[in-house]
Amino acid sequence: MRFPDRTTKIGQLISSYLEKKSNLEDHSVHLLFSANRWEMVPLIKQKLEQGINLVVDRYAFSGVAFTSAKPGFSLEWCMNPDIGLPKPDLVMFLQLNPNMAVNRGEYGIERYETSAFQRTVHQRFEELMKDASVNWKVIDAARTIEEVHRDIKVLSEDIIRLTQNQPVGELWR
Ligand code: 2DT
Repeated sequence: MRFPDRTTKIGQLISSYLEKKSNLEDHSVHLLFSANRWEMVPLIKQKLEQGINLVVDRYAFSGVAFTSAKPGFSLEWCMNPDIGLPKPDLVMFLQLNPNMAVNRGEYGIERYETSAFQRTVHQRFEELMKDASVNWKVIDAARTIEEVHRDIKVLSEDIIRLTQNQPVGELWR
């Protein structure tokens, strides 16, 4: 799965905002991003109950890091709407210097894709990673796709083995 899921009604509002085709008030769009996760929770739970392992792109951590990079938004306020979401067993942070990210495909087209904003987002991620209740692993994404893939695969297989029969936790609770 990936978030935002741009296919739902809420996701379409978000997508139009990211593509700069519409403007939304900052608090309001933050809550829409969160609602876009909550609307998928029944499906997430159903899949987990069927024994399916989920690999999820972005999720609540991007929600907090991006909105709290805007002036006047605390980490705490941003976390609130996502408290209680299904908690990932592992969160992999693909670390890439914002100066290098600029050279990645299609950078700069969507909202938020400026170096100054990305640097602040990076600082917010650093703050989030201090929270020991989440199992963070940092992956150096400046290497080749094959090397990054190998690390992700090893970490994923390990955590699947480790948490196989454990109940799903609640994020930030
Ligand atoms: P991509 O579709 O390229 O991943 O970009 N974002 C994402 C938020 O601001 N809040 C959120 O809750 C989430 C999940 C990050 C999506 C963009 O939307 C931002 C980049």
